[in-house]
Amino acid sequence: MKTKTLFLGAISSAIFYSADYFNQNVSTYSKIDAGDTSRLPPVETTGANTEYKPAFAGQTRIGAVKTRTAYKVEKIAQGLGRPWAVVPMPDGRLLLTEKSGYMEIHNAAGPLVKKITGFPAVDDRGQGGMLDVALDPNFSSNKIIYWSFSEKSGNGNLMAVAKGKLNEAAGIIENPVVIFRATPALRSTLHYGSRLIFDKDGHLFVSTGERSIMEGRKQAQGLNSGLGKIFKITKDGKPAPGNPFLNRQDAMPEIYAYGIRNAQSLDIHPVTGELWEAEFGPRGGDELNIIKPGKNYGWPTITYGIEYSGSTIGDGIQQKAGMEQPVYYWDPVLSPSGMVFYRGDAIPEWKNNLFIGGLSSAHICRLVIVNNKVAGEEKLLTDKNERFRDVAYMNGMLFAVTDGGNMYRISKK
Ligand SMILES: [Ca+2]
Repeated sequence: MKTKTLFLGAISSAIFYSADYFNQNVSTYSKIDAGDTSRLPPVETTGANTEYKPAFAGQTRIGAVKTRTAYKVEKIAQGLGRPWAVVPMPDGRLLLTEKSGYMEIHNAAGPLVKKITGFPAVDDRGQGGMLDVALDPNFSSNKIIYWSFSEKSGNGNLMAVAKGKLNEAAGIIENPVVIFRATPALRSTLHYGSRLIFDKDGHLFVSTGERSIMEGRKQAQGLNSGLGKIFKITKDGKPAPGNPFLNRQDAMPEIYAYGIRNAQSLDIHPVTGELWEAEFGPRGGDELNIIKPGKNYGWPTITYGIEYSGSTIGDGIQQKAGMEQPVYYWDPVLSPSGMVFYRGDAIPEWKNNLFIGGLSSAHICRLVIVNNKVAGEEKLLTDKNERFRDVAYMNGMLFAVTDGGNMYRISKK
């Protein structure tokens, strides 16, 4: 993600600018990067898990690009525990979530400013806990925030979204209330998703996973289940107006798109305004998708991955009519967690590039995007040996938090 509070400006700019502006950007990319992609081999040099063929040229293993502008990487905080999300605040500070169930405000130089507690209990076993956070578009005046977390429910648990008022002076969240639950609850500690991002109309996109176990996996294709979905909800957790399945009696009206495995990455393209998503595949088959209303993204019917055991998934097919193809996929996997489009031009060749935090792959993945296709890939911060959990953009800089409890700042040298 996330310029969650800043992206509204970017969206209105996108509307203001004409198609010519986008084309001009594209030709600029071509000058800066396309030459590189035609010359450099892909960044991935190890063998794939499968012999599956991509649906189109450039859907995987695109040519490499290399950043030319000099930049610096600074570790600006450490000992953070298990940070899960980092988002910019309108005043130039950062809000971090901590998996065990609290948040922290840090200044942009790194130091802790204030710990925020008082949140409803989280089930932080496995991949669960306090997950993402999004600031209300009017946060500067109303101090309302929204967060996702894993919540105990009966004998199981589920991904829930809550809202409340951040009282920084007291270091507490006031009047927390759960506004949405991705039902049904299952007994699993895996694949909760989740990321939150506001659209230009002030509605909230929410991603979630299918909980990993077989019972949840098959529900990713079901419109009557909240597992393996992208939702679009209002600030009160109601279905967003215009949602694609509002008129279907058999569907959860909050669903925006389906057939998702486990999505911990969402951001909105600064020029096109489209929702981009990345998700974990199984063994191979991590995906980058453009999420459109009502579309089926295929899991578990089609996938470029295989079971961890090595057997095929379902019929072992990768394409099917009525199911969307990923814009790009990785085999072996990236393990994509949080991601963000670089919205500034401090590092000119990064403008509108996508930066994705990789967990098991232990790097930040930079993708050059041209005309909704990936045109170049670069591995950043490979020397840190860190699992990158989330990446944020603010004021020309990238901020990344890791499972090792560190926060990095990447800026022009
Ligand atoms: Ca898919």
